[in-house]
Amino acid sequence: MHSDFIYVKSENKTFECRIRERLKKEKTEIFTGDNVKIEEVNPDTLQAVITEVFERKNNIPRPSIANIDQIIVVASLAEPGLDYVQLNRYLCLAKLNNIPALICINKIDLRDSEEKMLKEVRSIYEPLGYNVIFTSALDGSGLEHLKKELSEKVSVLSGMSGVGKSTLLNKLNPELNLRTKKVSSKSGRGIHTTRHTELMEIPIPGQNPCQVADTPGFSYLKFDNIMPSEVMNLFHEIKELSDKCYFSDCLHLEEEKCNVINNIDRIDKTRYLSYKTFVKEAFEYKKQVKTSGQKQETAVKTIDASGKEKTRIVKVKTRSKEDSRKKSRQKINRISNLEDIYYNNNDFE
Ligand SMILES: Nc1nc2c(ncn2[C@@H]2O[C@H](COP(=O)(O)OP(=O)(O)O)[C@@H](O)[C@H]2O)c(=O)[nH]1
Ligand SMILES: [Mg+2]
Ligand SMILES: [Zn+2]
Repeated sequence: MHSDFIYVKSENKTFECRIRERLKKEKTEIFTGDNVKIEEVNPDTLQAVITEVFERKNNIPRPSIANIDQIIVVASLAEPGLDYVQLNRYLCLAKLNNIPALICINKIDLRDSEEKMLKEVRSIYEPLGYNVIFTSALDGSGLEHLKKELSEKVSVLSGMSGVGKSTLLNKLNPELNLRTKKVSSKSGRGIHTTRHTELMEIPIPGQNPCQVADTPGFSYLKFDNIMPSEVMNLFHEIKELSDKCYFSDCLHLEEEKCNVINNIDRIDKTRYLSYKTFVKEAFEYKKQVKTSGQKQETAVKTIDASGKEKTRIVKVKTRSKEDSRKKSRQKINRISNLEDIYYNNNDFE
């Protein structure tokens, strides 16, 4: 998108499009990746008008991109070093939006003792069902594998700034000529260099070109719109163990008779640390909800499995009715204790 125009690709041609007034009045949002209907097509000037936006199968916010087949979470082995919490953050965001994710560990040329690291990454993520690929945009290793994963799909490359997303795309299609930035020696992090969101094409011999969006490293993204109890849904291995916790609303932090904590050796340390970090962020959200004067309920927009946006009501204080009164009272005490831990002691990490 650029100024007031939206660029729409149709049969190998790109049209500069205005948006029909009616859509603007209805406040219809148009995202990168949306399928739209165009009319008043002028083949000479390549101008047209968008008159309809078709239903999307999914979308991610900030940057807004729709109809994504997969999110490729890129991390780097060094410069900046592998940050598991950030990696998990992106994986969870994909899961939150019901979009399949795969992991790409880049800059494998930078580590001599890389074998050990690669084994470690594999051992954490492959049992969780994530595909892991290793690349070096510098020496080209793994790029064929990456291409194979991209083929025939619409993908989003996400991950922290400086890990090499733009460099990888330039390597796959030199015509893209995306700007890349030197990693600053002080912080080891690159500076944001990707400004707008565009679906770019990567040619693959004998196939339709695949489409990829390069996103700015949104390292600011926080779990600031879900409830603490929902974070476990983003961690398959924690969710799986949670069925056998004594309390039905166990958060698996310090509770008694918590099946997750009792089986903590079955969960990778960095995964559990990430879980705690995100629950903590979600607690900040819960605090906001409580103090925002919206009484006890707040509406949160989510996307369900079919990709439809729906409004979900999150109840803040209501507890499950099936519980006996005594157990509920116990729980209320326990929850307030947990919040005390968050707000007063700060000893969670
Ligand atoms: N050694 C090495 N450097 C890389 C690799 N990929 C990218 N870089 C460098 O990392 C820096 C940041 O890359 P960039 O593509 O801008 O990262 P982005 O913010 O994720 O798009 C640049 O200086 C790149 O040259 C790689 O595989 N190996
Ligand atoms: Mg970039
Ligand atoms: Zn538990």
